[in-house]
Formats: sequence, C-alpha cells, structure tokens
Amino acid sequence: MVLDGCPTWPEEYAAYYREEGCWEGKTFGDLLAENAKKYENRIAMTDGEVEVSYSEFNKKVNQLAVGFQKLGIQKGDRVVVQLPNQIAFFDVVFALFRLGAIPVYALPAHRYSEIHYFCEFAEAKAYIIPDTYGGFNYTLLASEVQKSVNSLEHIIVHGEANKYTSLFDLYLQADFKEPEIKASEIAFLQLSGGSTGLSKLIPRTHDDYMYSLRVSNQICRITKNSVYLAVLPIAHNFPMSSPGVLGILYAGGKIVLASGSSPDEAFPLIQKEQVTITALVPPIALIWLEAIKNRRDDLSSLQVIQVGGAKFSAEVAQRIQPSFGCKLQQVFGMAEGLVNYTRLDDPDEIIIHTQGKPMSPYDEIKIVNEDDNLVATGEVGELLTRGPYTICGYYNAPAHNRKAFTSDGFYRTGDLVSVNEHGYITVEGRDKDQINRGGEKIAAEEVENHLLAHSNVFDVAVVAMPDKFLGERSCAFIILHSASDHPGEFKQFLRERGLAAYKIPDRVEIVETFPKTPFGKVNKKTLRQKIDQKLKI
Ligand code: OOB
Repeated sequence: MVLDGCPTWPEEYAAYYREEGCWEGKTFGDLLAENAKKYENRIAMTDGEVEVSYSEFNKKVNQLAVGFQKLGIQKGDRVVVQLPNQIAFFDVVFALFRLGAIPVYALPAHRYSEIHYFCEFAEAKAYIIPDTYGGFNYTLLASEVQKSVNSLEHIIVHGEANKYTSLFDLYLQADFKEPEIKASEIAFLQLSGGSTGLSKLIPRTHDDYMYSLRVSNQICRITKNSVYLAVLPIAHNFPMSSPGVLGILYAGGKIVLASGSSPDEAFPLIQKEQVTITALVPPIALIWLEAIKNRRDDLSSLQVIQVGGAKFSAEVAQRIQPSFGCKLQQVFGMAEGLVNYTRLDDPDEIIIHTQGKPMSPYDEIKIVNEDDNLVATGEVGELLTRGPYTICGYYNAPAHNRKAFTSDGFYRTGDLVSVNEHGYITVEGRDKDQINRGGEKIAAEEVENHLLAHSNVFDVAVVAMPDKFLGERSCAFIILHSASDHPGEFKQFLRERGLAAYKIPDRVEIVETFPKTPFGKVNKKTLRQKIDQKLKI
C-alpha cells in the first residue's frame, strides 16, 4: 500500500533507477536491523551523557514499535513528530518506520498555527512532543491542537506526560510482528519551505532517501569512524540527510546531539567526542568564526564543516578553512530532493565561490528562462530538476503540483542560478515568494494571510530585506484602515495566532499604497528596493 495522494515516478523511470542500482529495495527498518548486527556494540548516538549502541538502539526501536502498535498506530497512519535533538527522536522515527507509519517532521520552533495545520492536513493519528523544551510547554500546545483536530487520537509525551501517553511507557517487552513494508513506499513526510501559503508536505520513499544517503556518504567520505555533530534541528532535511544523522547511521558512525548551536555547547562537544563533521547555516558559521578567535578548545578532530540552507558569502566562506583548519563544504539542497555539494578535493576557488554540483550522475538539471527555454552556459535562469531522489509532487496538492512541476516531471525550484562549464552551480537569487531568514524559510503569503485577519489591516505585502547577519530578514508593508499608534501590535497579533517566532516580521512599515506592476499586482521588487534604500540611510 502506498499513501494515497502522493504522485510517484513513472514506471519507466522507476524501472531505470532500479536497474541502475540507485534504488536497492532497502527500508529503514532493514537498515537498522542490518547495522545492529554489523556494528553491534559501536556507539550509534550520544547526547554527551547517555550513549546508545547500535544493538541497543535496535532493541529500543522494536520495543517502542510494540508500544505504538498497542496504541493502534498502524501502517499508513500519519504521526506528527515534534522532537528536538534528543535520542528519543531516533527511537520514535525508526519505530514508526518499522510499523510503516509515517512521521511528519515538524520543527521545534513550530507553534499552534503550523502544528494545527500539519495534524489536520495529514489527518494525523498521533502527535509526539517533549513536555517542555527551550522554555516552551508543548503539552499546552497539544491540548489546543487536539480540541480541533478530530483524527488526533493520541498525544505522546517525552517527559512529564500528565494526562497524556508517556513515551517512556510505550517501550514494551514483547515480540514485534513487523508488517511488510516495501522500499518503494512513503517513509515520511518532510516540510517544504513553502512559497504559496502554508508548507507543503513532501513524500519521500525509503528507496529514494536511502539512495540520497548512500551518495551523500560517498561524497562526504562518511565511514564508521565518522562522528557527526548535530547542531541544526535534525528534523530538517540538511542535518537529517546531507549526509546528516541518517547518513551516519547508514555508515555505522556516531551521532553527537547538541541542543543548540552555541559555541559554548558545541566546541567542548567537538573536543570531547572527537567530532569529524558538522553542518551549519551561514549565520551560525559567522558566530563560530567569531568565537574561535577567543577560545582554546581543541577542534583538531574536525575534518569538514558543511554550510548550506542559504547563500554563504564568499568573504565569509574563505575564512572557514584558515580559522578551523578543516575543509569547507558548501551544500545547496532542498527537502524536495536535489542536493548539490562542493567536493572535498575541489580547488578553493570552487569551494568558496560556488554552491557545488548535483550529487548524483542521475540528477537531471535544466536552467531555463521565463519561457522555459534553456539559457546559455553561465547565464542566470531558474533551476529545474528531476532525478532518483527528487519528488514528483507534493502530498495531496494536485493544483499546486501542476504549477510546481513541469509536464515532464521536473521540479521548479524557484532558485535563480548560473552553472559554469564544469557543472558547478552558483545561486544568484530567487523567483519565489519566500524569505530565507538565515536558512529558515518563510512563505510570504502565509504571513500575509495571518496579517489580513487583523481588523485594522487593509492590505499587506511581506518581503525580504537584506541583513548582514542572517542574509535576509522579513519586512511587512501594511496599509491600514485607520491610523494606529501601536506598530508593535501586529507582531503581538501574530504571536497570539500561534505563528512560529521566526516567521514574525522583523520590521513593519506602514504605507498608504503599494507600487503596482503593469498587470496591477503588488510590485514586491520595488518594495524590496524601498526597504533596502531606507536601511542604507
Ligand atoms: C535546505 O532545504 P529547504 O527545503 O529548507 O530549502 C530549500 C531552499 C532552496 O530551494 C534554496 O532556495 C535555499 O533553500 N538554499 C540555498 C542553499 N541551500 C538551500 N540557497 C543558497 N545557497 C545554499 N547553499 O535548505 C537544504 C536541504 C538539504 C541540504 C541543504 C539545504
């Protein structure tokens, strides 16, 4: 059984990817069982205190799968998982994989607005949370969400569960009867950054994701001796799979979980655990570059620092290698599939100035102009892609899929790029209504729709404004019905509506009118220029 509402590869392509050995027919359940035997007592993961070996991990996953099964969670059921970088994350998602239940990966930063939508849209049967994390009480959020989502039968809490189901109580000693799961089936739903309204859900199969891990591991030279420090939230595609924590589990290496990215936590962990590789977004790389100047930690075990998720400026990129004594790898990827890497043995020029090239020889890319015609080598155009680990459509979104994919199955990334004669990509800009706030993606329309619900908002346009630290921040231009003395009220309003903090506009500009395009649409380009000019004064 494949999850309904998930467009899949045409049979001829599926056959081709299988014949070529891209898709090996291995599920995540198979992988863990294999690695539990192969790597037995080697440490799979640690949070700096507790260590879990591969065989212990496998045992815990089976126990939890029994507990989930007892609750009635079955193959095909969707489960929204909102856990931070903790060992429990892995127990939960692998237990769900074993059952063929489908995790929907929410980020710890998500609040009522996002979680309610994920639970409702995916018709989730369960929602799994920490009790509190980062000062936020997730059980209160869960109780709000449960009131209005009928499908939600279980709230499962890691920590103090009170009236809800305790995750701890679900590790049951009994034989687990594994349902049959095919590698061609959907393993989980990732979130898109979104450009039109709410995030879309991205269906990834065991086959396609496993392939992306295998190739990522080859390119990033991940072996059983690799030690990966996870500082970014592991539910995100970059730290999860490029090669990320799952790449490490694939290779029999060790995951080190950090609760955040602060050098005070990360640097001592690198030294203690002899970390070899980690992944950062550009603003965190900046913080680390500043911190390393004044610290005495021994970071000599580090071989690679990956930076991706947003454009990494060449001026900053060139400081990584001299400051940390390790390689920089630029990563330009997307939860929809395609991931580009600079290679570890590329010349500095390439590593510093480009965002890499596709990881797989089976990735097809096209750079096109507004009429979907190919541009000349080196010219800027939109990147379209198709391949063995790039989705063919979002979950239950047929109308959106018709716009986001070409008729022959290429995904329209919305990224404006140029490609040099050696196939290396430089990200030049964006043709999607999104703000990339230091790697965190904000769909302008989602925030606009919330603001339009405010009784004093007549019209609104949310755009990116340049920022030295984050690359971009968000600015909401608002036309009011009647003058307001409280510019802060709009941010407060959004907070009260339960929007994740990173989506709250960094700046609000009250205006009388919007500039318009010749077609009468709001001219966001002019608004971006306007705020850019204002910031320069
Ligand atoms: C990663 O995934 P998403 O889904 O959060 O965001 C994808 C979008 C890309 O389409 C592009 O607009 C932007 O994020 N992006 C970059 C970039 N990496 C991602 N823009 C410029 N330079 C880069 N290096 O962000 C993601 C997924 C897997 C691996 C790495 C990043």
